[in-house]
Amino acid sequence: PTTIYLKDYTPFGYLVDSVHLTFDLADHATRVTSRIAFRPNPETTDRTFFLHGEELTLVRAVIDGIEVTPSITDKGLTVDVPDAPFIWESVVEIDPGNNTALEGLYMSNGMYCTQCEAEGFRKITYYPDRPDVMSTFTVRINGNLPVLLSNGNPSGKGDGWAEWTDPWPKPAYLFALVAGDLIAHPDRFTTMSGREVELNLWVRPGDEGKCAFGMEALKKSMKWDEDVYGREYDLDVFNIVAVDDFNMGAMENKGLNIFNSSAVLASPETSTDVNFERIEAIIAHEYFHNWTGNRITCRDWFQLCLKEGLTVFRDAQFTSDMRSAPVKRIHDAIDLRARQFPEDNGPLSHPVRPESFQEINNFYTATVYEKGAEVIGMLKRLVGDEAYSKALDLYFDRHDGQACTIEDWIKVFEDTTDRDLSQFKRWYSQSGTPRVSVTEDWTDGTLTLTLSQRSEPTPGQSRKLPHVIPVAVGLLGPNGDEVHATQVLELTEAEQSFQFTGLAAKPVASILRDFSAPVILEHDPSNTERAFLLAHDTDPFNRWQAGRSLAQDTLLRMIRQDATPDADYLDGILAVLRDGDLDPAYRALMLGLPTHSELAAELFDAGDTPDPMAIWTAVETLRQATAQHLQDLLPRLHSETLIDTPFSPNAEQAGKRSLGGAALSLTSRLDGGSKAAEEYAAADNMTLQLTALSCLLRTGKGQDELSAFYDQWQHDRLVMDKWFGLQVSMAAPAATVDTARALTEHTDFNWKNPNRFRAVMGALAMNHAGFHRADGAGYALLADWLIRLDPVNPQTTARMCSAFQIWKRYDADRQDLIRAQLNRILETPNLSRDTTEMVSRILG
Ligand code: HT7
Ligand code: ZN
Repeated sequence: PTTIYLKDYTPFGYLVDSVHLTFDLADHATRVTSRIAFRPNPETTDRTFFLHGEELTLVRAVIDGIEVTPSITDKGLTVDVPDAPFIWESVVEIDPGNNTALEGLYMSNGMYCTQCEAEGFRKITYYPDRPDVMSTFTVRINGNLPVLLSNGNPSGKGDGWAEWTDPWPKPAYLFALVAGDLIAHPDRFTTMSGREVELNLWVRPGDEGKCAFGMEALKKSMKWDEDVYGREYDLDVFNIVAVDDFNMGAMENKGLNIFNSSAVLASPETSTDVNFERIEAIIAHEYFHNWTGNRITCRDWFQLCLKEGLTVFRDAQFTSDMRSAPVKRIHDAIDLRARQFPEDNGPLSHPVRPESFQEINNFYTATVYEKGAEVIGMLKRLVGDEAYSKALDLYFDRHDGQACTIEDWIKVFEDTTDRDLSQFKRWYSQSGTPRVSVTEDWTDGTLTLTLSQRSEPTPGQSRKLPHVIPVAVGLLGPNGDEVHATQVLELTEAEQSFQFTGLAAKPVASILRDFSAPVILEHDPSNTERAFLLAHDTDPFNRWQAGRSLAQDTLLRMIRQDATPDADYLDGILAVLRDGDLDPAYRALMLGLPTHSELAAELFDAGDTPDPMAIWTAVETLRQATAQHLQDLLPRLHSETLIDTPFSPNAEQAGKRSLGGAALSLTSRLDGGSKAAEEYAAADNMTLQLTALSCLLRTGKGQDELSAFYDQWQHDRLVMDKWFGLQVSMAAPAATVDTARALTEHTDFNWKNPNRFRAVMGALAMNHAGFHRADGAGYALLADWLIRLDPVNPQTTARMCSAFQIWKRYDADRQDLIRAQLNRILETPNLSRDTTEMVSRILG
């Protein structure tokens, strides 16, 4: 396979002035006629005319009215063209009915839909399929289906046809077409300048009752982007379509967002609070792309973080504003540590802006998205809120309509702040999670904090230079009062000391407040200090972090030395949980524990070999001890979280349900599940129903409820995904693989549907002790299914290979077992480029 390098970027030799497409839809022989106006690009001298094209049957090619015969390969075509503006016309035939990869034009439940990012447009017609080639598009769709949609504004309509015109120049990856028997959930939005926008959420008949929440989320997002970023929507219509077969969450096509139905359809009966919050965030994310991604796009795919990091950052700001900022920050830190840290510290480690790839689809990663967002958060913290706003205004003014780079992005900050950000830019080019260690010295009323940073070697990068790291620090006096408010220390050297003077007594330092940088903090306060911070820290993130560190510390000692659960942790958590003034969502988070996988990483980093069963046992023991320690409080937590108003997915109610659920989970460890059975019977929303069912399954009960759940929800594919996933997540270690295998034999296991495949195989990989069963059966089952899925859907297969990225943490026997499975995958004949690249990188 060919490797593509950032350093080799050259612009395309031609500009595109307009694109006209006509689609004659047919399941197995859709005709796509294109008429494209090209002219030589005055900025370049290379006049090679290459159009991407894959899996296309060329029927005719014409230049300026004269039929031509291009040279065609499986990647595209070349042909001689005039050294002046010309019109290229082509007719190709494609087969959407057999497109199981879900890239290009494909079919899902009888509906035509497209997915063009990153390189799917080349499966629709011959085109310079690269993000720096931007053009206006007019699209005519001929097809006997009730709803025919494309980007932009409607510009004509008749029996069996519709035409759409998108006035905003865009790259081909933002092209979209949808055609099918769909029903609209309509609404309207008046923009800040008074323009009326027609909004529609299009769904399959039967799903009409699941649209209201998504539509509200869309309107809130539109308003928020006006209020906070001054960004107004720019078309007369905004359409969203829900699709069942989709490789990722959603896609920001101009004026026609396409969503995985799991990322947009919601109702109290079928969706959990976690689903509601995720849907709200994804709708916001895709909408925000209209400016950060669509109006200003990426010059090339190496710059993916330019749109994704910024848009994730913006959707996180939105969620913080709509819900609770501390709770959102804690969720983001948990998520970053669970998904991005393992990636950044393993064989798949790559910079936020990668420098090479074989298959770009493999770089839609937690590093590009979530670390990319963290980098923007650091930049904002360093320059301040006002300068951030100014820089963003300049970014939108200066670059509207352009395809940009990270250099352009950094430059708007340099120009508005007069700061030299060349060192800061290392965050985009150096991979790996930096470690920041802290030592403290207390002398004569002065606290000196010495911070040092280091980053381990990562693939392709053996030596690292120091980063600019904003470390937010506050100090607490002995009585718990804050004696030094949060201050952002700028760590720029390998080692640096910072002094806090004039202190009356030795304070307790609260370091990396609000998780001010995506680093691993190596600070070893005593458990007494941690307990103090858990009781008193005024920074909600670090208060939570103190509890988390106590939990981790006790778990590691339980795993390594068979210690008993630590009293500092149990007493500290009890005190926090008793505090009725604290937000229930926040208290629920306090009951969380580090994941098994995080504990495995900690052990590995400290030079130990993680034993998955020992980790499982320690976590279960600590949970049991917590249940006993909180026994008297549990009934109060239950009554405090009862809700006597009609269901709402808002943060307040969701927080109560989350704390109530955490309390129920502890209660079931004491009562054998009887309360959970009662709650299951009484549940009138999916959050309660699923929480109660998980508690029952965890206690080894719940088989009757599981079949009742199946009978109740068999007709609802999104709820059935939960039914599949839950059984594997809740299975005991020894039963996980058999449970997953049995589910793959279930008649409803439609493995070609990415949501269903992920429900079972994703849950298998996430059930740490079950997946890492000593005989390797978990590894073999996942590999069997990845091998089966690869020819059908390479993108989803490749993504799921990352379950194996942690293989070097484990003992030699497990390493041999995983390596054998990875080699088996790699040796599969005709393995896709996507999966080949992922497995080769994982093997190292
Ligand atoms: N920009 C999109 C990323 C994407 C994608 C989405 C759906 C299917 C395949 C895809 N490949 C890349 C989604 C986003 O980040 O908003
Ligand atoms: Zn995005």
